[in-house]
Amino acid sequence: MQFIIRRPWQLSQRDHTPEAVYLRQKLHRRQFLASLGVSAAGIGALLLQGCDKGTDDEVLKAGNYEPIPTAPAADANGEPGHEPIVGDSVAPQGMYPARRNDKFEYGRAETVEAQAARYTNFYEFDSSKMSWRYVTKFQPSPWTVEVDGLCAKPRTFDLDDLHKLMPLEERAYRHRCVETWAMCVPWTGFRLSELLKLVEPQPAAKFVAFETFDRPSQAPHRGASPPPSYPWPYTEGLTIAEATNELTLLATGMYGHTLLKQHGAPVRLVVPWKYGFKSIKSIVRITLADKPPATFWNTLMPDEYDFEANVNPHVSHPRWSQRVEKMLGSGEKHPTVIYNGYGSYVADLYPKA
Ligand SMILES: Nc1nc2c(c(=O)[nH]1)N[C@H]1C(S)=C(S)[C@@H](COP(=O)(O)O)O[C@H]1N2
Ligand SMILES: [Mo]
Repeated sequence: MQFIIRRPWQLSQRDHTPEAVYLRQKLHRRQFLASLGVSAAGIGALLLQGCDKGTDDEVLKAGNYEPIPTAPAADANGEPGHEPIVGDSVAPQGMYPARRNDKFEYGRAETVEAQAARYTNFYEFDSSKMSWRYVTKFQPSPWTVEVDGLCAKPRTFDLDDLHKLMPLEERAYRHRCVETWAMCVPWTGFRLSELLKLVEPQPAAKFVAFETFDRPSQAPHRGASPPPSYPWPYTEGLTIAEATNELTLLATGMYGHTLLKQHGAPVRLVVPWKYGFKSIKSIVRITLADKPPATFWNTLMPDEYDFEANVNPHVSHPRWSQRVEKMLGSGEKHPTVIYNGYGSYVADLYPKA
């Protein structure tokens, strides 16, 4: 885990998604095809036929994976655990969908699953939003999450542990990307605070740092852009008050089943009052710290992406306004709301705002 604040440097335009890409999806498909070496005439023909997009079925299948049950640990007498069998493990099929927590409502239409799944931000795989095309080699199972740092009982959890120990629930949340697109999706997961309780944070722990997997061979964009173009692995951070807020989830599922790879399988953070880049995907480590950790986008472009990153229509991004957001799929526009509409849960965390 990297705690030293790195010297910031500006990304060249070709290394991050240009504004035009997410404001005009046609252009983004054009650029994607160009990157594959398709000629200008060929691109025109493909766009006319619409066959660069992939069917809904292709998009959903691409990110699906079979969770591998973990062998049970040796019992108290040192006897080895019995052979894992699917029905015996905490099979996600049996756990999903979890009971919906009725406290949370979108206040607008739910995003169609395939529309969310075909337009994702996952820079380890690609910067075109079409990460579903590049997730084939990514193996989200088996998987462990290490929880360490300033706590009395550091511990490594595998996915079965999380399913067994954590009370799963479903929540209907709004999500707002800093790039102005938004979605409404049902996450299945558990409160981060429940997991942190198990490791017993020390009083000195004021921040929580998160780290994504570090496997260039499973993530094509990682291989294509070795350091120093990006400060891999992707990292994020919250204050301890934010991390233990009622809203903050670790999600292992979405739309009633395990997370698709492109959404951050097998476990990701969900912080719905902050811009989407805070909601780090495919987490392998959670560290309790006394200082704010260095984070991916803040390290790259501190003038554009601050550590706090609360959704706020009154503070423009240096390159665009944040007043309006556009829903994935429907293209419906809504005025952006401070804290993404979750102010009753979080406004008192920010007395000066
Ligand atoms: N590891 C990792 N986590 C990440 C990102 C990423 O590129 N890598 N993108 C972030 C951004 S900018 C957003 S908006 C959300 C998008 O979540 P979704 O693609 O599942 O909709 O994931 C966030 N988590
Ligand atoms: Mo984002």
